[in-house]
Amino acid sequence: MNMQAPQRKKGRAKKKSSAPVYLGMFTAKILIIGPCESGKTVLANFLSDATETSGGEYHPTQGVRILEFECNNIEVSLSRTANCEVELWDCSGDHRFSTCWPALQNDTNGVVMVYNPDQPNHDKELETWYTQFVQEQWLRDSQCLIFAHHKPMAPERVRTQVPQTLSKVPCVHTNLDEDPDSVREEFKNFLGQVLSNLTDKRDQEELSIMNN
Ligand SMILES: Nc1nc2c(ncn2[C@@H]2O[C@H](COP(=O)(O)OP(=O)(O)O)[C@@H](O)[C@H]2O)c(=O)[nH]1
Ligand SMILES: [Mg+2]
Repeated sequence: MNMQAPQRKKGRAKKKSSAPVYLGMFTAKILIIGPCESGKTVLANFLSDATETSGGEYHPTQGVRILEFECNNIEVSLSRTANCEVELWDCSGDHRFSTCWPALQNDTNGVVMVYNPDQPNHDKELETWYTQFVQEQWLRDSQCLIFAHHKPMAPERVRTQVPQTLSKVPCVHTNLDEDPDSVREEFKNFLGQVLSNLTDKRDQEELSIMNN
C-alpha cells in the first residue's frame, strides 16, 4: 500500500484538519487459543456474527475453524483509522492437534487467549499457550489479548488469576449475557493495536528500502 505523505508547498501555513486519516483496508490473521471448553468457539461465533449455535451441547472444535468477517472504522492511532478483513482462526484447545500448530502460527498477526476463571487449572494451561504461541513465535505482548470468559450461571468460586508471566498482556473479563457490547469493543481496540504493529513494521520496511 502506498503510504506517501502528502506534499506541502513551502512557506504556507499548515492547515490543521481534525478529520481522521484513512489508512486503507488491511488483512489480519488472529488466532483464538486456550484450554478446552473455555468458550473460544462461542466467542468466535459472537465476534464474527455467525449464527451457528450448538443448542447448549458441547462440540469440541476439530483442529481449527476459520471465520472471516470485516471490521471497519478501527482506530489505529490518534486520528488514523483503517478497515480490516479479519481471519479469525478458532483453534482447538486439545493438545493432540499440536502437529497442526506450526501451520496455525504461520503469519499470525495477533492472538486472543481465552480461559475460564472458574476453572482452577486454567492458569497453568494459559501459560503453556502463551509460551508456545507468543513467546516462541516472537510476538509482542501488544499483539495479544486475554479474555477471562464467564459462562452464564457460573458458580461463584475463588477466581483463577492470570499467571505472572502474562502480567503485561491486557486481560478483559467477558460475559456475553451481561455485557456483549464491551466484548466487541475490546476486540476492536485490540485490532487497532494489531494494525498499529502492522503499520509500524511496514513503515520500517519502507524506510529501510529508501535508505538502501
Ligand atoms: N450460553 C452460553 N454458553 C457458553 C458460553 N461460553 C461457553 N459456553 C458453553 O460452554 C461450552 C464450551 O464452549 P466452547 O465455545 O465450545 O468452548 P471451546 O472448547 O473453548 O471452543 C459449550 O457448551 C458452550 O455452549 C456463553 O457465553 N454462553
Ligand atoms: Mg471450540
